[in-house]
Parts: sequence; C-alpha cells; structure tokens
Amino acid sequence: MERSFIMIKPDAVQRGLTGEIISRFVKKGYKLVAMKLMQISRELATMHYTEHQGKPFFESLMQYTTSAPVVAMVWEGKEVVATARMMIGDTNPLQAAPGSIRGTYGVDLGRNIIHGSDSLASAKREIALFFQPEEVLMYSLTLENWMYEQG
Ligand code: DAT
Ligand code: MG
Repeated sequence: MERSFIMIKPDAVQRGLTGEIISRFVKKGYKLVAMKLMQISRELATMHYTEHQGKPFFESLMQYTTSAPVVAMVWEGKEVVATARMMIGDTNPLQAAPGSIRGTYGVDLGRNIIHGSDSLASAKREIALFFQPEEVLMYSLTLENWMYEQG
C-alpha cells in the first residue's frame, strides 16, 4: 500500500477546515497512519520545500508555512499519492477543479490550504522529514474488507 504526506497548511487550520479536510480522506477510504499538530521551523520548511529554493516566491512561502500551526499527516491506501493530488487540485486554487480541496476552499496561490506529495519518492522523503519511523502506525481497520475487494 502507498503512503502520502499530506499537510493542512496554516490558513486552513486557522479557518477551521481541519476536520472537513480529514473527513474527505476518511470518506474516500484512505487510512490515517500518522498525524500531528505542529508549528514548523524555518529549517524544516526549507528542507520540505528545498526544490523551490531560489525562486521568487520562496521567502513568502517560508513565512506562510511557518506562521502558525499545521497538521502533518500520513495517509495510506491504494494509489494514494496520485489520488490525493487529484483530491487536492491544481496548485493555484483559482484553477483547481470545483469540488477539489483547493477548488472548494481557496482562492490565493499563497494561501492554498494543503500540501500533498507529488510522487512516491517525494512521499518517502517528506514522511521521513516530519515523522520518526515509530510515529507511522501499522494497524488494521475493521472496514477494510468493505473498501478493498482483496486485502
Ligand atoms: P504544489 O503545492 O501543488 O505541489 P509546488 O510544489 O509547485 O505546488 O509549489 C509549492 C508551493 O509553493 C505551492 O503550494 C504554493 C507555492 N507556489 C508555487 N508556485 C508559486 C508561484 N508561482 N507563486 C507563488 N507561490 C507559489
Ligand atoms: Mg509540490
């Protein structure tokens, strides 16, 4: 089963969207295997967004992501990396499909609600940045047989 790193960004936490966003992933059928509320350091934010260092928006991205608590999570399930990106929608909320998380809740590129890993390799790297191995839990849900035809 795949795992993806999903982070509810400070704007969405402040706006009280945490529960609704978590609910979308639960209802889809994905399993929450790690979660913490945390205010991320400049150092962690830099490592997380290292690919964007040097770009004109990097400094404002750092200020935004470190400005208030975020909810860091790991979600597990079939093809969760690509599917979570579809559920999240385009980077620019104005271009995100209606019904996607960014399309539903956001308008500004610099306040775009949520992060989701863009590949399996990114997911692995990001999960390791935010969580100790023992913080990512392995457990079964009794409903799994109703979400997957084959275990
Ligand atoms: P995503 O978050 O969809 O993976 P990304 O990795 O390209 O998008 O960029 C990371 C974040 O940086 C993004 O969520 C918002 C911000 N960002 C990206 N491109 C930007 C731009 N052109 N202007 C301002 N902020 C931008
Ligand atoms: Mg990205």
